[in-house]
Amino acid sequence: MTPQDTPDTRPAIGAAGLDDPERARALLWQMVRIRRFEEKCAELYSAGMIRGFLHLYIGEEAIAAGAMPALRDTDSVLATYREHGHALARGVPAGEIMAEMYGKQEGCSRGHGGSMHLFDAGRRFVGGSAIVGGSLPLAVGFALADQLAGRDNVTACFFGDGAVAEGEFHESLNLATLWQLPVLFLCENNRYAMGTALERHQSQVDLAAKAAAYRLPSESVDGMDVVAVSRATEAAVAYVRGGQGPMFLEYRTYRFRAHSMFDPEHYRDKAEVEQWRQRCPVETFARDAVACGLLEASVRDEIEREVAEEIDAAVAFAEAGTWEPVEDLCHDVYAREVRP
Ligand SMILES: Cc1ncc(C[n+]2csc(CCOP(=O)(O)OP(=O)(O)O)c2C)c(N)n1
Repeated sequence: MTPQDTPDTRPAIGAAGLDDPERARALLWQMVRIRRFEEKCAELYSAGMIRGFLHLYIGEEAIAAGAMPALRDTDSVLATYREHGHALARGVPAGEIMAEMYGKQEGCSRGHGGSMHLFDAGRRFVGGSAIVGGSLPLAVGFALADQLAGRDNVTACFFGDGAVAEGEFHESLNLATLWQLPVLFLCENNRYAMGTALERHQSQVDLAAKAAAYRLPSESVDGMDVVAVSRATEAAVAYVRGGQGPMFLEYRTYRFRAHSMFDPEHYRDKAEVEQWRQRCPVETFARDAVACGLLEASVRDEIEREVAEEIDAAVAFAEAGTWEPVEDLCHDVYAREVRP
């Protein structure tokens, strides 16, 4: 075992690093919201209401919740197929995401995309993607478009450690640095690409060091600590928006659940998962925030109630939605309008 595989056992700096109760509440709310939304999705999937593939983000919530507030509405966000949390944190309504899971027309991708292809152009959430590494060259394209148009937007691209093994990773980082593009490469290293551990697919497991070979600033952050994520991402966004070129952040995290709903998890020990669960970003942050007097203990119950109502409403919205008429099935395969 390399140190890379060993869970970080430091106490989360978490809430102790914050002094704003409203911000603490917002971070906790967002993490609880993502967690409960996905638990509901797992339940609905098992009940046959959601079909296709379903990849849960449970355990990694601190990243989407901590990183997203650092971005402006005009920035572009791309992610992978494990993107429900990113979409929620970006402001895509929970009802539209749930309707998309059901394959209903009211879904954010009109029911054409499902869990892996959430999309909301208005909120600049320009896609979850089923293709490992596929969002990286797209992000470079978005950033190039902003640079050519003279807009000071940032493109934030979230992807897993598995994407680092793809040629697209190298091509994207190379061009982004060469052209000094305003793109933020955000690697969510949960240590496994499906059933393959990082050290089984990477000769260099220090991903920040790997990225640094392309001459862009690269940093690793504790992805289980929402405050550390938030701080590091704010600094990275400021750097990229300042016009100094791209940056790479590695968030060290862990997924508590299987890769997808069809994964027997033979590749890792239950004890390892349990060890990481002790660092649950939701529970550690909630505990620390109360312990250091930043939040009242009752806030957690309030948040749980608010979130439960929102999720019930999202499910009701999805269930009341309409199926796509057969004659519309080929719509949106090609763009109707191509803008320069
Ligand atoms: C180009 C490509 N190759 C292979 C696959 C099959 N596949 C789906 S998920 C996955 C693992 C990706 O792991 P990672 O990027 O670490 O993301 P995580 O699932 O851990 O969030 C693979 C290999 C794919 N979807 N796309």
